[in-house]
Amino acid sequence: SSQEDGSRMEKLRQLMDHYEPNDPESIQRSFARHLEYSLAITRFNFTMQDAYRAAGLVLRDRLLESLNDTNAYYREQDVKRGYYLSAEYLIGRHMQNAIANLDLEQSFKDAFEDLGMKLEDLFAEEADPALGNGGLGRLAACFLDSMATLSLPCWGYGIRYSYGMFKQGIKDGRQVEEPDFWIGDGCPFEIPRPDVTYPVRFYGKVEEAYENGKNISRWVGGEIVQAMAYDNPIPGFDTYNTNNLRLWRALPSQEFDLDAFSSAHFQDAITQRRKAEDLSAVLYPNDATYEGKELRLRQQYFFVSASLQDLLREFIKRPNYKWEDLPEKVAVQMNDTHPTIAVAEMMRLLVDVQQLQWDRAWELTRKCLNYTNHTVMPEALEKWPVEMMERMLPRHLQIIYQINGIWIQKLLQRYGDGPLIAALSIVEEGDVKKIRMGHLAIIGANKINGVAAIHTEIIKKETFPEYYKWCCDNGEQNKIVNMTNGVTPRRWIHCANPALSEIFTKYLGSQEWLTDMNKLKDMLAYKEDSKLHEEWMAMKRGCKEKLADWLKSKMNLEIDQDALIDIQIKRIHEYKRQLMNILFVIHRYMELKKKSPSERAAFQKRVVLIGGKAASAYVNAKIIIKLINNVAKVINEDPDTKQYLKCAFVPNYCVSAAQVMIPASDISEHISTAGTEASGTSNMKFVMNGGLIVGTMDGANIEIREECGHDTMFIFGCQEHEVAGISARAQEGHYPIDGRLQAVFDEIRSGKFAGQAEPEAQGEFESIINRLCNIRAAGTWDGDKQLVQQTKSRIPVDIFAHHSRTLCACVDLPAWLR
Ligand code: KOT
Repeated sequence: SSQEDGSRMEKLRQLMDHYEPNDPESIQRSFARHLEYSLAITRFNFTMQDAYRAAGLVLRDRLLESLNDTNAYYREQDVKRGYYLSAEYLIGRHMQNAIANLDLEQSFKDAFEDLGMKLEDLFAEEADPALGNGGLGRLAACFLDSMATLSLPCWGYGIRYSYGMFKQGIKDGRQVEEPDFWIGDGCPFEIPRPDVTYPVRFYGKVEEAYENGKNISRWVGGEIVQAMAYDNPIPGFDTYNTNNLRLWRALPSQEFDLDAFSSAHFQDAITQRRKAEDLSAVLYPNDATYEGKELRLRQQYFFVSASLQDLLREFIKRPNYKWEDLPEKVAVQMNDTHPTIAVAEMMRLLVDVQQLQWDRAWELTRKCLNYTNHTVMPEALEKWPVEMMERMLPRHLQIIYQINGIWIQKLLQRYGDGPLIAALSIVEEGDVKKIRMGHLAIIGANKINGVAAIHTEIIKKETFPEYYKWCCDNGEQNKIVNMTNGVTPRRWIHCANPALSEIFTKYLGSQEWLTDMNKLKDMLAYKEDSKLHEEWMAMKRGCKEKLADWLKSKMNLEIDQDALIDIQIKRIHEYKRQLMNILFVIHRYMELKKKSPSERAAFQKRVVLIGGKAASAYVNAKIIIKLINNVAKVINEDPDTKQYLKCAFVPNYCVSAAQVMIPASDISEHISTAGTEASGTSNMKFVMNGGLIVGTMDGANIEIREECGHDTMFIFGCQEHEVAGISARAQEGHYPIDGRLQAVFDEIRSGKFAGQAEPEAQGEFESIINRLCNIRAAGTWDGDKQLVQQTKSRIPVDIFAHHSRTLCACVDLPAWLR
């Protein structure tokens, strides 16, 4: 009877209405239970990997409790929800962060030390989930931590790539890419949800019909892929709130399989199955460059469609939902243009599926969606060929055309016909017609934001000037806003540098600074406190020791801990100018070499560490890696200088490497050509750890300088407004090569770092310095194709002038840094 059912349910509810206790002994019991029953391990024989997995399951139990309670609370309160749509999440390891955020640090430490295990050894067993390329993906991960900590009801949506960012190996000084199957035997922090799946259609055609007095469009045929949810709980710090990162995995659709099996197309069914799974197989390893691959557009639509279906289903579940309320209840943030097909998909779901009128749907869509721009590099702007979109997403192309038609109509009314219309159209005309995703995003979004003050100004004046004009002409100046990036101090101070965290907490009297960074200003009261200075130096020393051990174990490099630690870690990119850094290292080496032994002893010892991955097809970036490795080899083996200058390329830079390197830095390099780095985020992490920035007037460096004081940074190089002029003058030959830079070029040309032993590398090195000098390359090392590609590159032709100016400024660093 239903009464009996009811009382059984009640019993079950009571059984489940219980929380796992968090004292050390209970943690130990929970750990033993998971080892024995969840992992089927015997008590006599388990590895550290088993221990890590069991400890992960202990945490997962607790994460599930707070995730479920948080979700129930959000539903009960009928709150407005935020959804972050991102193709990338560079989350890094979970375990240490989860322990800190769940307030389990002491219990875990006591529990595991009592069992003879060090927590750091457990943490080291975790694969570093790298479902992102660099800054953009890491920003998404920091935001998740911060939103949970602020108790904001916000979820992240993305793709559960089977293979994340490749692992970078170095062989003969060159990058080799190895697959990163991070899932391995399964990640204890994720929760598969086989019951949460959505169909996602590709290809097929649109049928028009007339039903109930209305014209209807129906997208039919093609292929259907299933999106299955994997939830990743994101606990907040100092709050019970736990949010969710929902990642979609592609699986073949049941419907398709049945069809195929009942026919004779077994082989086709297998191929389709593979094709479906390919969708979420691998992250595209390009940072700030667009590679117009069909599979990439499929990935984008796949996760956008599943996410919007999911969030609309949640909206519809609200008691007495009204479509009018959608913008009051749902805000969607698009992380760059990667998810901007959301504009068309939202329209399709509202108009075709929910049967709303076009105008109503458009108003709701525009109020719900927001777009963050992360780069002004033209090679990153996504433009999908109309032909591809028509085949893959025929209904979306129709919708985009309709959006564009109405938009152009409005523009014509305002400005009449003219070049402005072509500039503002979503469709780019030309030999290959294309859909400009950036334009679709700004037209479909409520707010558009840049990621640092200078970057937002550049977006207005250079990236979307016509659109900004339209906004101003329509009284909507605030459509484009600035939202300078940020980073989480929980991971980047508290977890990465526990000694510094302890200092702050001790001097400030509480951990409040971990949720309110303004509190750190109170440290100024101790500015001259010698006790603090002593503790601070001990903290740095400890971080350097950890770094030294890590470098020794990872790459057998020995460093002098009295040396100045100078770090540049970020994706390898010409605009980020790792090349300039290594040219400076060569210069310093040559200066040292010239000196007598006693003069050398007066030099500040320095260790220069450079790390970062190059996109697999990025030829010049890969040459730069090879050059750094070759230079390092010469310098580190030179008995005259190796005491005073060491240089190394640190392989496989990733979140966990950053957590060791950043706290140990004395200075770090953020030296992009002014106007090219949208924000940068590692600059913030270095500064938070008491490092000093060597940098250009670019991205968030400028705001950090205002915040911390001009005297806390070593700024050099030209400003953004000077770049165009320098570029023009350089082309007219107004910049003679500085003698010091010329000497560095000569040293490279002489074959010192490659020469006859490595003729190929020698050719490559010469080719990149020729490029700096605007020598059009008489070189033949890689055929004409390569040269054509090089001259087309966006790197300003003035780069030589630029480099020589900035290099000189580097050379002119204050004496104490030498
Ligand atoms: C663009 C296309 C594909 C993959 C990544 C990008 C990308 C990455 N665009 N911008 N970024 C970086 O985003 C960071 C977070 O806002 C910025 O700090 C950084 O300057 C950008 O280069």
